[in-house]
Amino acid sequence: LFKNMPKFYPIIDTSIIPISNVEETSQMIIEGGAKTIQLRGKKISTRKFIEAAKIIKSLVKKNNVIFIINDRVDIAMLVDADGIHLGQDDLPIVDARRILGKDKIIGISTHNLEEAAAACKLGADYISFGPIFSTSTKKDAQKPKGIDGLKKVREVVKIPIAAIGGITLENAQDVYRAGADSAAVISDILKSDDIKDRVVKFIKVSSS
Ligand code: TZP
Repeated sequence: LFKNMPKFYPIIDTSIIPISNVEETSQMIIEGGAKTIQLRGKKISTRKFIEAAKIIKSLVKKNNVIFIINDRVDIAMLVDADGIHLGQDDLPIVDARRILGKDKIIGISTHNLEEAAAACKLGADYISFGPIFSTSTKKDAQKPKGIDGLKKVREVVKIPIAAIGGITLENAQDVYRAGADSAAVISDILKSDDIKDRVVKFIKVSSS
């Protein structure tokens, strides 16, 4: 299980942040006080993904921040990340577990009760659930599940849940109230003029 999953879960998405800005962006997120970072690079080349992962790894290591890599189990192993986040069409949890062993964190994206229940059964350490609100970051995102959808998943899922999709500083409190353990955020952070300040504010909301 992802024990003590940080309540604020920023994701560095390389469709928004170019490789040249990954270091500075990670630094600001860490300085803002985030305790975990995910790297997500859907269209990026393997070489660039590795480059970004190594940059982030060196920063998180110095600062005791948990590092999760999206999809690429090979790159997670290569840089000794703390875990991976899998989509429904990525490597199955059971196979990822076989490769990574029991100590790495494995999270999986879920969009309905069936997927959430299956993830628990297969030994995921946490799930993400969403999109909660509408989002333009994930182009093939499903229809928003809303706060009510999140509450229903919370009723049946005992493992940690990270809510994702359209989460902003303004609505973050709503997802915590609905039972999310964590709020995963991409654009509200990465598109901010002052990323560090935005992170500070998110952490404040998450701990209030
Ligand atoms: N999975 C479901 S919604 C989403 C992902 C990766 C995108 C979330 O991005 P944002 O910008 O925080 O809405």
